[in-house]
Amino acid sequence: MSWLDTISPPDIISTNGHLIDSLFVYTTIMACIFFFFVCLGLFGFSYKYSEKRNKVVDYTYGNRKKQLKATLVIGLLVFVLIDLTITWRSNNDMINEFWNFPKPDEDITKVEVLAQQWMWNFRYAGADGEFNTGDDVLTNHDLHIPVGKKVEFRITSKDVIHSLFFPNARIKVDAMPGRISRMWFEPTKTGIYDIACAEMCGTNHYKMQAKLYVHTQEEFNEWLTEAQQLATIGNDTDNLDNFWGWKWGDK
Ligand SMILES: [Cu+2]
Repeated sequence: MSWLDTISPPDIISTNGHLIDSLFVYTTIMACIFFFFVCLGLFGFSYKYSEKRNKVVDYTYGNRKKQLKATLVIGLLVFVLIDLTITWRSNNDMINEFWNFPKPDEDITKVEVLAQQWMWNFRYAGADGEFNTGDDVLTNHDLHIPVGKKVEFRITSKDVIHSLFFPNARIKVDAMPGRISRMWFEPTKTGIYDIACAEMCGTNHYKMQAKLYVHTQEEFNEWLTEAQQLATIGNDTDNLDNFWGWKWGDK
């Protein structure tokens, strides 16, 4: 692994992850440019007004017309180029992309998620396509999805606030008890990637590291058929202590 690899962000595997990266790059470039000018002012004026060159002290309150104008221009530049631009760009990305959820009739992968101290529970609808029925497929920690198809998550928590985070998709959302949060992305690359909890949720917070398996559609179908054979905790309607799930779109 080269030095550059250690500081570069993880591989992007979603259709819209690059928007987040470009926002970070823009912010970094702007911060560097303004940092350069701040240093130029700091060291430049220290040099220009050093005791050696200025035997007579110039008393000023910084309220001369020229100084006021300079303050206004610099303030406006920072406000427009950094604050306003970043707000405008991130707002556009949010509305046009990240909150632009798949339409109800779109062919997507649907996953219900229950976060708990300290584990991720995932639920698929199973063969009947209906959630909260006996043939639901449940997994802990491992999440399997097919490539090239939007995946939508409906997420809640059993205990405290967690946050479902896919670093490679550049997306995360809080999992809150008593509430369903939504999130979607479209995977563009097969492979195995990290899932993390991005909300400090207790002593074993770090154990909520899980794996995301992005398969081809055929591989995914195979996996799903196989997973359906497995007995699963959390899907036994007679054991309400362990049972969880809800009809898609119910809450
Ligand atoms: Cu957590």
